[in-house]
Amino acid sequence: MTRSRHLAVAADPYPFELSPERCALLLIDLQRDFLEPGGFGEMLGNDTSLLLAAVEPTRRVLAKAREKGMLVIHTREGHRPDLSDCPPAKLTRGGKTFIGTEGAMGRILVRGQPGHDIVHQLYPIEGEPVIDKPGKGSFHATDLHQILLDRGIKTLIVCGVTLEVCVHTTVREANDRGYECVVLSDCVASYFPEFQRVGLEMIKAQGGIFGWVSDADKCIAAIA
Ligand code: TIU
Repeated sequence: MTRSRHLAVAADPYPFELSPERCALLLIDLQRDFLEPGGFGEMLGNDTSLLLAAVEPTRRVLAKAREKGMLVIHTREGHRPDLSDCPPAKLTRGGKTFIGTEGAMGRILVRGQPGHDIVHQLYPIEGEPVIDKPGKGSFHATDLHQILLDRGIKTLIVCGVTLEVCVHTTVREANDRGYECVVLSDCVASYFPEFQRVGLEMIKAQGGIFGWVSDADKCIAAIA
């Protein structure tokens, strides 16, 4: 019987031990609708350029994960064209509706539209599952948990946007389902610098209450 190797990843609040065969790289919602002007993020009043900082570090981690044969999973937030999976509570906020309306990259947050697609730098390749999710969490109303169970995955290396919304929701969901999560600080981004700082603090506080925080270089050094 082969014993699985354990790699030490420098992380806060203490080093993280990961077994590469039981680890997946999870890239959350790195979609044009959030990262580029004219999409959902900008319609909500945000400066999308703040999110671009996460792209290059994530690209480097993705390249290393692919080189090492690690499972890579992408998620996309979005809805059916008829919006039947978009709850009214999400559709209209303060009398304003953006989801499903026409924008510069097609209908906002609708599957199959240009804005719903993943940015070209991080585009999925054959064999990498893409999870379409209607909510903020990647486990809600998706088959992500089943895919991870079938592959024996225990640990998630997490990148994506936005930190305090879909990344936090997913990491909390994952933690409650028994997964260990390592969030890479430079591979996640927020429209609000303060939320980026505090969002990372919240994950690793209290002895790592629902995860670890590391960064792209430390992760690459560990899995290399
Ligand atoms: N608005 C915002 O910060 N985020 C989202 O709506 N979705 C994700 O975080 N993916």
